[in-house]
Amino acid sequence: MEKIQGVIFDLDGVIVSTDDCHYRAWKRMADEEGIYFDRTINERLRGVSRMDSLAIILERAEKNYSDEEKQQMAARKNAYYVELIGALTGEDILPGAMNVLCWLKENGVKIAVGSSSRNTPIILKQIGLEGYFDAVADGNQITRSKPDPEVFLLAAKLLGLEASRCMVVEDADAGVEAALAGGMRVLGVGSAKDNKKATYRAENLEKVDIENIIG
Ligand code: B16
Ligand code: MG
Repeated sequence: MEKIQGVIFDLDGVIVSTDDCHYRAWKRMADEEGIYFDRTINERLRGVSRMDSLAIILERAEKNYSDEEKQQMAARKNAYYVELIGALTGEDILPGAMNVLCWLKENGVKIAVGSSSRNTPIILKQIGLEGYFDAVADGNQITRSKPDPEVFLLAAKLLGLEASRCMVVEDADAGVEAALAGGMRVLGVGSAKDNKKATYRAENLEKVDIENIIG
């Protein structure tokens, strides 16, 4: 197999855990609308874009919403979410993430972010990693969300690397699919730790033997 020259990190659930902020923001919006929403449904929103997440939540709605109303609901959820992520700090970086990032940098492996989130720039700034990555591809630059490989292909392009030279680190099944569809290897962590399709698996970045994977 070709040596891995670039690692593309999903953000939410891999570098930082914003799941609870997403959950609380969607929950507030859903409660206001009288739509049933719980943490089990929230699991389905992992790695999924904002509007696709709303579509999943609206499966439980008792009325039909117009496109304009849907846009307003998504904007309202995002305002709640942005308020919550305003409290994030470097302390919220997930265990093991900094060690893996530092090891890759020290060993000449390029690093990128590949996230569906349009709030990626705010989150990176909050956790003190603005300007840290060689490339950032996020929800602001793409039209098709995971499981489409667009965000990862863009990240590889920004790194100047062939897809076959990149590995993606993902916590969502949709992200594992996206990486494979883009012709990349993928390390599944967190919720994707048992995903049989992933090339490599680890409970989290603290448990991963990165030296062994990169070689
Ligand atoms: P936003 P990732 C994803 O980030 C989240 O996992 C997902 O829950 C969220 O709906 C999506 O970003 C869009 O986020 O509303 O901030 O644009 O896991 O791809 O880093
Ligand atoms: Mg994720």
